[in-house]
Amino acid sequence: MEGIVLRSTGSWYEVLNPEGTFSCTIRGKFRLAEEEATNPIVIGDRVVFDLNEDKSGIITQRLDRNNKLSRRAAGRKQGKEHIIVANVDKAWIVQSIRNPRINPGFIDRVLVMAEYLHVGAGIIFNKADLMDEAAEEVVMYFAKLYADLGYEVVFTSTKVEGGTRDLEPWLETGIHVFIGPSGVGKSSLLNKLIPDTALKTGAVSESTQKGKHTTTYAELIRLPQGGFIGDTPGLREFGLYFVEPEELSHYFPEYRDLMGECRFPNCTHDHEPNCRVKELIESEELAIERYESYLNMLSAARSGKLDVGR
Ligand SMILES: Nc1nc2c(ncn2[C@@H]2O[C@H](COP(=O)(O)OP(=O)(O)O)[C@@H](O)[C@H]2O)c(=O)[nH]1
Ligand SMILES: [Mg+2]
Ligand SMILES: [Zn+2]
Repeated sequence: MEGIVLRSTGSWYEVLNPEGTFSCTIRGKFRLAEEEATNPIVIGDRVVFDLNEDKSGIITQRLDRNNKLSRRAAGRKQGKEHIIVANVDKAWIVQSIRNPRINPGFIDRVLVMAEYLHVGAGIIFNKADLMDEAAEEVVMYFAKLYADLGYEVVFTSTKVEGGTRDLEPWLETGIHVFIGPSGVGKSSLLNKLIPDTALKTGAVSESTQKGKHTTTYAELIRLPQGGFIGDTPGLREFGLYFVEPEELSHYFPEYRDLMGECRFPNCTHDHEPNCRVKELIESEELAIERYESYLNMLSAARSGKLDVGR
């Protein structure tokens, strides 16, 4: 049988398929395809399993992943890759239009990560109920900027009836994650989208055998709309591998589109002469805010400090 992993405790995996949910273990000889990772099977993985007489299962195979979000493992396995969720269809960058205000540097970093990982991306501007004249000009500027680049942009409010209406159609299929700084309303959005019971049966925390640490396990929660949301504690610390300075502009779609129009094929669009990107920045056909984010990331990449997920 084939199914999707909804929850993992490290030894048991909850696998969903059209016939139900099955508690599975991994076959002892299960070969790790990626030995660098601390965890062979993660939420979002599609797996093949055999059914035991007692209706528990044994996972025998993991199907190829489209992508994965990872962070660096801590503790005993320090430095190794710890995969948080696989097969993500859309990473939603959550921002609030006020308190805290929009942070384009944050948005651009996560967008670069999403481009790098081949994960779809969208932006949620939450707290739409706080929109006023002072905020409107800036907020609408960024909404148009990102929508023109091809990213989904939706406005939400968790404080008004029907405040997630524009987001909901996007949640009918696929695996979604919310990424955003603290205070923008991620938990409020989850609470609004997911009925009480689903959240209560979710949010599992379990002590390790030694009883010293408390670990909260990641899981996929089924949304009433039909898709899944990854409720993943570690997502803010994503970041693992390095992007080369010459490679960075490949993850800015508007710069990628200009590839070959600069004088030098490996142009980094900062100091080089006859740079098409810089020309379009100067003529204001490309956004200065994105370029500032680009230069910040470029300088981090040059000092070996740009860390985006893989
Ligand atoms: N005005 C307004 N406040 C919101 C909205 N969503 C969340 N908040 C408030 O913002 C604060 C942070 O929300 P929370 O969900 O904890 O954010 P998180 O840190 O991203 O999980 C709380 O005081 C919420 O009540 C919204 O749509 N409008
Ligand atoms: Mg929260
Ligand atoms: Zn250039």
